[in-house]
Amino acid sequence: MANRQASMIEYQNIFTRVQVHGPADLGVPMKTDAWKRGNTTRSVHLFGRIGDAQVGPFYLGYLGLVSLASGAIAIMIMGFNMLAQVNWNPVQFVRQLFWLALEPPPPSYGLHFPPLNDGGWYMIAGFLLTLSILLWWLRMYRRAIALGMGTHVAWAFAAAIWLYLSLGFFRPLLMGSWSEAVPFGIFPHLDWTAAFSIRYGNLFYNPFHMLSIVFLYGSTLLFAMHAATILAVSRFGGEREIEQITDRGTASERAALFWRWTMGFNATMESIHRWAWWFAVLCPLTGGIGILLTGTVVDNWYLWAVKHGVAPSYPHLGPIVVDPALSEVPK
Ligand code: 07D
Ligand code: 07D
Repeated sequence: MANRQASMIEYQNIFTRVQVHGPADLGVPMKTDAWKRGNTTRSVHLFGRIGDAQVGPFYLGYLGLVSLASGAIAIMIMGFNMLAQVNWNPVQFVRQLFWLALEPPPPSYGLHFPPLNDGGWYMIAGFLLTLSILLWWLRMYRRAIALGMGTHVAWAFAAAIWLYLSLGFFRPLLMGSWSEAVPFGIFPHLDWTAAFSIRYGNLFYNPFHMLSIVFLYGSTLLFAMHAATILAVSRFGGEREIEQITDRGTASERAALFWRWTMGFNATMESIHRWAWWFAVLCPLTGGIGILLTGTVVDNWYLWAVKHGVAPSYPHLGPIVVDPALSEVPK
């Protein structure tokens, strides 16, 4: 019995197997607004193994409702268009799902609205998907404010939305054609990505693509270092990060000394999260800049790199080949 009681108050980390269930945690008291706050919760053991066992309360709200609805309609428009492409055959739909696409309108329509079957459905789906994403952003922002939190999550999400809008909205606008937008489809959007790189002379030479990769790789490195450090001192209570800021105790001290020993410098319990936030956010922020410059300011990143001494030019071994992108198309 004594043992059982001891195990019930045992501190939880990922190495312990005990799941303690108290009354549901409904969070801090809050003024209720138009939508009545949900208070249904349940407990899922498997979730308890990877996080908190308590599921809910979920806050839907008008923004959440409209966002989910418009997102669902967007996905259904994509799905039904794909289904139509395989003659409404559900077996072929499943078999070919990863290769199917809802394509943007052809270039001839420019920024005009095309007929439904020539890109019109794409425009409607794109509009609804964007609406859904923007409303979800607003919902995250408002839920953070309602809880008296900072709005860091919403602004990080906004950075991803910046890249999404640069790819599918701002750049097509600048190029004067919706045909520039990314197709909806699993492999087709990869084909688009590869074709985009080739069309503009190899995106590797785009310095903003380079920066974006720096922050992408940097994010995984920071994430690995931070997560590993905290797990390594969780036996001293290190994962209670906020307490560690005000009362560093033995866990934080060890973690800090570990990094000073191994690399001479350590981040703090607070600053590591600023490092992580900025690295994550700068990945799509710089990426979006790189996308907006492509085809608008720079037409061929390889030639741009040669011009600026970043890349060597190829030796002329045969007749001079003119970049097809720079040559006139015969009428
Ligand atoms: C793990 C969080 C969960 C999210 C998941 C994604 C959908 C799409 C499709 C209805 C890390 C959910 C997917 C809702 C459903 C339809 C038609 C996030 C996690 C699991 N891509 N991309 C993927 C998107 C672009 C590129 C996978 C979206 C650009 C490459 C998935 C966008 C370029 C590779 C996906 C977007 C680009 C992928 C896994 C929007 C340049 C891969 C994503 C809205 C940035 C990888 C088959 C993932 C893959 C992959 C979704 C944009 C390049 C389908 C929603 C145009 C090179 N992308 N992508 O885990 O396996 O993200 O592809 O902008 O190799 Mg992509
Ligand atoms: C896509 C932000 C939008 C997503 C949002 C989420 C939903 C629903 C649903 C959960 C990812 C919407 C969510 C709709 C969710 C559920 C249920 C972020 C997105 C709002 N590249 N490349 C990048 C590398 C090459 C190319 C970035 C590496 C080739 C193009 C990144 C390599 C060619 C573009 C990166 C490599 C090429 C990029 C993306 C190596 C192809 C972009 C960062 C080692 C042959 C994008 C400036 C990101 C960009 C981009 C990495 C190679 C093309 C750093 C590591 C040379 C066209 N590439 N790339 O955060 O910003 O994406 O470029 O070879 O557009 Mg690249």
